[in-house]
Amino acid sequence: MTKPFPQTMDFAGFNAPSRIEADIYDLVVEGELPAEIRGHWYRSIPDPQYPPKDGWDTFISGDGMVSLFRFEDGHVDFRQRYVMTERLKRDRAARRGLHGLYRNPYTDEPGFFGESRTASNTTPVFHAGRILAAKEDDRPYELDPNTLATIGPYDFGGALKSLTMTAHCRPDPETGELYFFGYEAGGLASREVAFCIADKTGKLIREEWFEAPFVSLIHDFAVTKEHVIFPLQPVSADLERLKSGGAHWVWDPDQGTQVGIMPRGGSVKDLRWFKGPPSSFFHFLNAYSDGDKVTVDVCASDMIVFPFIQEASGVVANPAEMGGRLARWSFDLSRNEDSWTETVLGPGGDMPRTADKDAMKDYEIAYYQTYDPRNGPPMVSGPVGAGFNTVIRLNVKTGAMKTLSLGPHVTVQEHIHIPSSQPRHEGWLAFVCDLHDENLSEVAVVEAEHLDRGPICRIKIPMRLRCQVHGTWVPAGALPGF
Ligand code: V55
Ligand code: FE
Repeated sequence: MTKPFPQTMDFAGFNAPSRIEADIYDLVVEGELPAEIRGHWYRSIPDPQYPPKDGWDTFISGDGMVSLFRFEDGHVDFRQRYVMTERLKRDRAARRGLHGLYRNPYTDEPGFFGESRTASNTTPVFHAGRILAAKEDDRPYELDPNTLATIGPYDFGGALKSLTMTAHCRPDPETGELYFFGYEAGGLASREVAFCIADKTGKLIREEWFEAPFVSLIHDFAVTKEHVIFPLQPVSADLERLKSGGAHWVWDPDQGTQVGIMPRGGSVKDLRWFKGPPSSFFHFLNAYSDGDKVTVDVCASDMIVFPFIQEASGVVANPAEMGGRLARWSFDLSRNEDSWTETVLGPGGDMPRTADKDAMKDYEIAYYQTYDPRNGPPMVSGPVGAGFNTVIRLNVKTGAMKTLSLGPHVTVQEHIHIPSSQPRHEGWLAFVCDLHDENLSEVAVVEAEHLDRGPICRIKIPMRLRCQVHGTWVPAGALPGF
């Protein structure tokens, strides 16, 4: 008998586990969905199959669920499936949760130590016709792009040596290469980082390892046409702490922020390390190089936002006083100094994205999300508690900003950008809206350039969709048989 989930922020209200695998053909659409939008939108969602073994856990430990919206000629079909990980299979066989703390196998039940325990719950990475459900603690699982059936763990045909792969890969839209990395590449709490490139056919063509200055939570990285940037936030891991049953991550401000930069055509031996005051960041909006000048745009704050990491670190932080901002870091590689300068581009938030075509180059338009208290009280959705309630379009050159909120009781999940083939058309954004009053979800589609005008259509979902972590848009042309 499965007991109720704990009534904590991670498992209650809109964050209540869903555990629903579904197929819904032809969702109801209010308004006009442009027929030009053709493709698959994949989303990764932590959705725990069982209540936590120890009575407590974090949202981001939940078993990976992947959903798929298929857009075809103004119609939308929906599918949602679990990633059938070794973790989920073990739990189902036992009919209960066997796994303990987030990324601490020493807290698991005995009997399977050393076997994969990833929940595979962070990003559906698309590359060379494959969908890889990724989480940074392990290698990804490959899924069938149409049925979402789990094919199995993926290691680039046996080529990948790193034991981990980030959930934040950086595709080069011009070369079709996939840039990625793995941290803790050599094992739990190891300092090794693997820097990797797969070519456009999916073949691993480069894997080089280096030792990071400390074991840092390297959630994302940045790549320009000329440089690769590894940003280390002062959130650190320690094997002895894990062995004694402690938390994987603690806020460790003494490490400061450390940023390694190497020439993209060079090697990890060329990494040059820059040091700055402690700050926390998960997602990079974009980055570009102009000679010796490297520009990196990032959603940053003064303190780690995850409550479960704050608690493990004994820090008490008020969300309103965490110094959140969209920051621009400017590095000048011609200077013989290890610092950088920061300017503020926009208000605090997260889930920053550009159009894929703008990646790695000087650019103008950013989309991201914020929580704006003027649009209503905090509503629980997603891994850090309060969900975002406002989508922002920011011109990073002029500072011009447009925003959209959809009411005081609606939170918004991460958007995707859908490009248009029409000239001078900025494309669309689509995002799942959490309708807290109805306990249901819908997808809003907006014109990217005019998001402040509100949705051009709403795709109704007859169930609540738990908050995704990340999603990926794959145009029909990139999908075999579509
Ligand atoms: C994040 C999410 C994760 C994770 C580490 O959003 C960082 C940040 C969903 O899992 O394992
Ligand atoms: Fe992320």
